Amino acid sequence: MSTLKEVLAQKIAEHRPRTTRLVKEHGDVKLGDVTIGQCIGGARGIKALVTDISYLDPMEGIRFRGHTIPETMEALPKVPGCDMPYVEAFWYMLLTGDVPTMEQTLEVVEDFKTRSQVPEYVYDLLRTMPRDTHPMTMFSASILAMQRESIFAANYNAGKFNKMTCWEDMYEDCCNLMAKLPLVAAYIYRMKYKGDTPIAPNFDLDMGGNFAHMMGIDAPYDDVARMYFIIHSDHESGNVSAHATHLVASALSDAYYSLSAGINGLAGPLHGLANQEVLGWTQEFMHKLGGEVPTKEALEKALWDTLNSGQVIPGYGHAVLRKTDPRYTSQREFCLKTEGLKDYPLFKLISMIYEVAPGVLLEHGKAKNPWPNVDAQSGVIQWYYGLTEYDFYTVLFGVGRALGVLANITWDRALGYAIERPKSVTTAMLEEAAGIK
Ligand code: NMX
Ligand code: MLT
Repeated sequence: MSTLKEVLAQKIAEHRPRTTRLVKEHGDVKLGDVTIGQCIGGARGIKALVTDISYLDPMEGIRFRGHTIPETMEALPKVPGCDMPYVEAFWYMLLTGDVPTMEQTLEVVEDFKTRSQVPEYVYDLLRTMPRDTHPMTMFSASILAMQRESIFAANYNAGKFNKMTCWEDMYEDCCNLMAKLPLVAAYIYRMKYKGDTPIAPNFDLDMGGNFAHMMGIDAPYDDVARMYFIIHSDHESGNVSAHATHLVASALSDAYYSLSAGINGLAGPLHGLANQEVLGWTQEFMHKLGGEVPTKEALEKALWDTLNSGQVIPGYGHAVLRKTDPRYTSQREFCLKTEGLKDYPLFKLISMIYEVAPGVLLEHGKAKNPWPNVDAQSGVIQWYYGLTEYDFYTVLFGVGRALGVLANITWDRALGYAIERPKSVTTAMLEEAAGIK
């Protein structure tokens, strides 16, 4: 049986001529024009990135290597006795585009075990940080601190850079990082919120199982972790965390520098941090009502109060999607089929927000998409399983997001994508183009 790296090498060799041909023979073909609105408005809709790892259709939502979320969950090998697939199988699929067999999956599981030892200085660093430091800061700092482990950087510095083979060092760094991230995240959680009681890993378990074990949360949290990591992994390349990771990597910065940058972007309230904000907003609202599920009228008023105070409704809207996020739907379906969760007051409230908020946002008339995104539903599941420290939720998102962005930067190196350097213009140039000067 070929290893993941051997299969990937084959895929890369097959893919390279496609990229070379497009650049050499069709480099002048136009993909669109750029408007002033796009230039000032966050480059929305401008086609300027390439990835084959995922694609986001505004109405359908994400496909990973051509598979919708339900298709992904169905196709990948499952952990025995569990409903969710191995995260390691998903990593294989993101990198190669192939659904691995159980044997190929277990090869990755074993490989990750050999890479998972977190350097002691990472724990030392975390321990020196004030305990009220945001967990995303701790997570990003840990990733950055491990940069000294980079094989890519070491070989580059030793003068061994080779454009054709450097993806292999990137691959090694990305696998090493991916194997360690769940351990770092769980350590931060137990250190910060659980009275400094880290739980040693159990390497008989797969990534999701081991993460649940190190968090100290019983089954079915292992399946929740697997689902969570998979659905948060990738959302094509233009979102802040993916783009930041890709941008930094384009300077030939290694995976540690690049991922840390992406995680910093994920920590923004308009991006990943929205999932902590949803729970904060919802809990505060329930608290005001003495812990009761509100009436629809009270909820509608609270939503308007939020909007009228100039805040956004967290978990609603999207830069690209124009329909309910399938990541929201898959988590909602998980809640609906899970005994206890489906009648859980917080889930009922989240469901009521789903009924009321789109109408309010439509009437408000600003958001282009009034439907919920992934963050509107994630927190309730975490809360139900005892993970009530909601400022940790974005770290969970970050472990998942690493799968997608690290697979992407491995391919970036393999295909020799250029250093990113879009052109900027001045306001006066825009006024001139608009004919108002
Ligand atoms: N509540 C209130 N106003 C909103 C919302 C919302 N949920 N979503 C968009 N708007 C406003 C937005 O602030 C903007 O106002 P203005 O013209 O005054 O600047 C206007 O509607 C147009 O924005 P859009 O073009 O619809 O959205 P954009 O692409 O700029 O931003 C988000 C997308 C996701 C940043 C935005 O919808 C938002 O702030 N949502 C709430 C935060 C959130 O849920 N973020 C999570 C994103 C998903 N993730 O996983 O990272
Ligand atoms: C994401 O998962 O990155 C978010 O939904 C934001 C986006 O895609 O723009």
